[in-house]
Amino acid sequence: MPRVELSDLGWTTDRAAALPAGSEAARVVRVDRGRLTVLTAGGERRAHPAPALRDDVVGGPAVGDWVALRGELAVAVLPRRSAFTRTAAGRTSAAQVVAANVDTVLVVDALTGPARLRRVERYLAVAWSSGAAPVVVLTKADLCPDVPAGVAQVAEDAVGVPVLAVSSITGEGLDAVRALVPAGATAAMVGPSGVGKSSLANALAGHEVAGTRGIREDGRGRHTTTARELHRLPGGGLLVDTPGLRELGLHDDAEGIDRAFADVAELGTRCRYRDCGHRGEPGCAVAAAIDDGRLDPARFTSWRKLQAEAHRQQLRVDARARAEERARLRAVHRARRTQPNRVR
Ligand SMILES: Nc1nc2c(ncn2[C@@H]2O[C@H](COP(=O)(O)OP(=O)(O)O)[C@@H](O)[C@H]2O)c(=O)[nH]1
Ligand SMILES: [Mg+2]
Ligand SMILES: [Zn+2]
Repeated sequence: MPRVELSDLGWTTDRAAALPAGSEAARVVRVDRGRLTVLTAGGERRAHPAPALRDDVVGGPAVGDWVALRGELAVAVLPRRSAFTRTAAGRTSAAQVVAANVDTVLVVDALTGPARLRRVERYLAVAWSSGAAPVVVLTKADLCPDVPAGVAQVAEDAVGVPVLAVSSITGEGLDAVRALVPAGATAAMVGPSGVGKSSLANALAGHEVAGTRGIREDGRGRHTTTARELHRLPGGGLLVDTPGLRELGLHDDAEGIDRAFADVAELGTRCRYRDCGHRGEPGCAVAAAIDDGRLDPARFTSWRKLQAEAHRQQLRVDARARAEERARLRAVHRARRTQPNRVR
C-alpha cells in the first residue's frame, strides 16, 4: 500500500499528546482472535496487544481504535471519542467495545416492506448513546414505488436526523452518503440483516469489500459479515460494517434515548410535575400531546420500552459490579487465610 496521511485515517493532532514516547500511532482495522490488523502511515501491518491490554474487554483494542505501537506491540489504546458497546453478553459488568471513534452512524433500513419505525428508533437511541451522530439511510430505492413517501414516514420519527434514500443497484443517492463520510471521517453501518448494508459498503467502496447475501446463498467461499472491519473508501472516508445490531446494547444512561426522542423529552419538560412518569398524572403534557394527536401513542410506547430497557441495564450493571466486588473480596480473604501457611 502507498504511504497514507494519518489524517486520512481519522487522526487528529490533538490525539498526539496521548501517544507514549517512542510509539507510533496506528488505527485498528480488524481484530482476529486478539490479533490486530492496523493501518499506519506506512501501510497495513499486523500487531498484537501488549499483555496488559489483552484481557481488558473495555480498554483492549477494538475496530476503529487508535493504538500506540512499539514495533509489533500495541502498548496503549488512545482515548476514544465514541464507542459502540456490546452489553448483552459478557461475564463482567463492563461493556465490550465493538467499534470505536465513529463519527457518523448510518442507521440502515430498506424502503421495501413496511417501515420498521420502532427498530429505527432503537438504533437511533443506540447511535446517540455511542457518542456518534446518526443518519438514516433507506436502501433499495429502486424497488420502492414511492420513495418520497417512504422517506417522509421515517423522517417523522427520526427527529432532527437526516434521512436519505439510496440504491446500491442504480447508484441513486450514493453521492449524498459519500458526502457524509469525507476523508478522515469514520462511519459505521448498523441495521437488521438483509437491508443491504454490505451491498452499500461495496457500492461506496467501488469494489467488493464485504460479502453480501444473494450471490452465494450458502456463503461458502466468501466472507459473510461476521467480523467487523474498517474499510477505506475511495474518497478517503472509513466505513465499519457491523454485523446485526441486535448485539449492540443501549448504554445504561438515558441520554441516547432522550436525543432519539427529543420530542417526547421536550414534552416531558412541560408536565406539571418535574418527576412526572406520564402515567396519568394531572397536568401531563405528554398525555395531552397523545390526546390531541401530536404524539403517536406507538412512539410513546416505544420510548417507554427503551427507557425500561436502559433502566434494567443499569440494574444489571450495578448487580454485576456488586458481584464482582464480592468475588474480589473473597479472593482477598482466601489469600490472607492461606498466606501464613505459605510463609511458614
Ligand atoms: N434491488 C436492490 N437490492 C438490494 C439493494 N441493496 C441490497 N440488495 C439486495 O438485498 C439482499 C441483502 O443485501 P446485503 O447487502 O447482503 O444485506 P446486509 O445483510 O444488510 O449486509 C441482497 O440480495 C442484495 O442483492 C438495492 O439497493 N437494491
Ligand atoms: Mg452484510
Ligand atoms: Zn407527564
